[in-house]
Amino acid sequence: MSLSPEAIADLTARGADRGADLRPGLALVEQALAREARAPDLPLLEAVGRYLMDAGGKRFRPMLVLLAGMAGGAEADDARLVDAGVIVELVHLSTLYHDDVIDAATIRRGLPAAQMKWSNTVSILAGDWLLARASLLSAALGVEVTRLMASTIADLCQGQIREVQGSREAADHNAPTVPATREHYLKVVGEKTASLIAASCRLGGMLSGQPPAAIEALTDYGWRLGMAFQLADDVLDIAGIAGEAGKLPGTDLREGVKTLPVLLALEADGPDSELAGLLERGDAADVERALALLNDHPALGLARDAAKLEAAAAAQALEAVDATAPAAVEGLAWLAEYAVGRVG
Ligand code: GRG
Repeated sequence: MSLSPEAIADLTARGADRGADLRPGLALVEQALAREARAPDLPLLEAVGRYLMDAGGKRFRPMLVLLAGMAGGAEADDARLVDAGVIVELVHLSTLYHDDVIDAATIRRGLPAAQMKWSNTVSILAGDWLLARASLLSAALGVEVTRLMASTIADLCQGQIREVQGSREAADHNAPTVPATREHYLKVVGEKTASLIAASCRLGGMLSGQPPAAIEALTDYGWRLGMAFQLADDVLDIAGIAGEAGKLPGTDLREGVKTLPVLLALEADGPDSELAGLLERGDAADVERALALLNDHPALGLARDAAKLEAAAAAQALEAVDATAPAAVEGLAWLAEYAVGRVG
């Protein structure tokens, strides 16, 4: 998901100007993350666990926990909100270690992926260990938080396995193939991306003692925001300018992942179309030609519209949050706008 450091700095500065200053909370999240990765008698584990943490990342999910909690009147440095921010970032980090092994990724957060530096085994174990650290923190926050995180982690795993089943490589996993349809894709995006973003917002609502309707609204907001971000990224993967989104356009196509614009184009053009043939073969020249076709295809505009609809629904969900701190809700609304502003 591309959200530039400049955009994050802009959000935190705007929040501070309007009386919702996230920065004290984010600084505490940073300290606590480093503490959670400490393993004094196992320097290897500490080095691997800190590797991606120290490599950057936007801390988007902790920001959502803090903003959602502040909307309910909590301070940004509220200890329970900070712990929840740490939990969601640890879970996110854990998925990144796993994801990079699954995809044999070479780069993450601008550095060689952890398994390139160590190994698949060490990377997976470090990811599992961070997940366990997150679970310990959840236990201290109570059963409801632990239940939410367990069900979110289940979603993340379900989304990943569902993606495998819809991919060209399903047979390599002895996995029954499922057709790569629009419905299938949206389900994967919901489970892989929107679920943890929704949980982050829900935690903020729960831990700041907001009424049930507001907690549901924040969860709905987070889910829609997660969908909007991912769908906008999918459009940028086709229409983006090299270097702008931190990756080359066509990355999804090269990996054989059929995102929403591609699925919509295939629905329109049919299985015998030139596009279908190019995607089936998928060599470098095919991907270039497919990118050119997709950039001129009405499906790209439809996918852009779908992203905008999700962002609008996210903003609308916020109307049911009776905020103690309107500036925090403004910050959330701004994020929804930003999610799709990038796609024009
Ligand atoms: C170990 C819990 C667990 C799950 C294993 C691998 C897996 C199952 C799930 C993969 C989930 C995944 C990596 C989804 C992609 C989510 C996503 C949009 C990542 C990019 O997030 P950003 O842009 O990244 O917020 P930064 O680096 O800024 O934090």
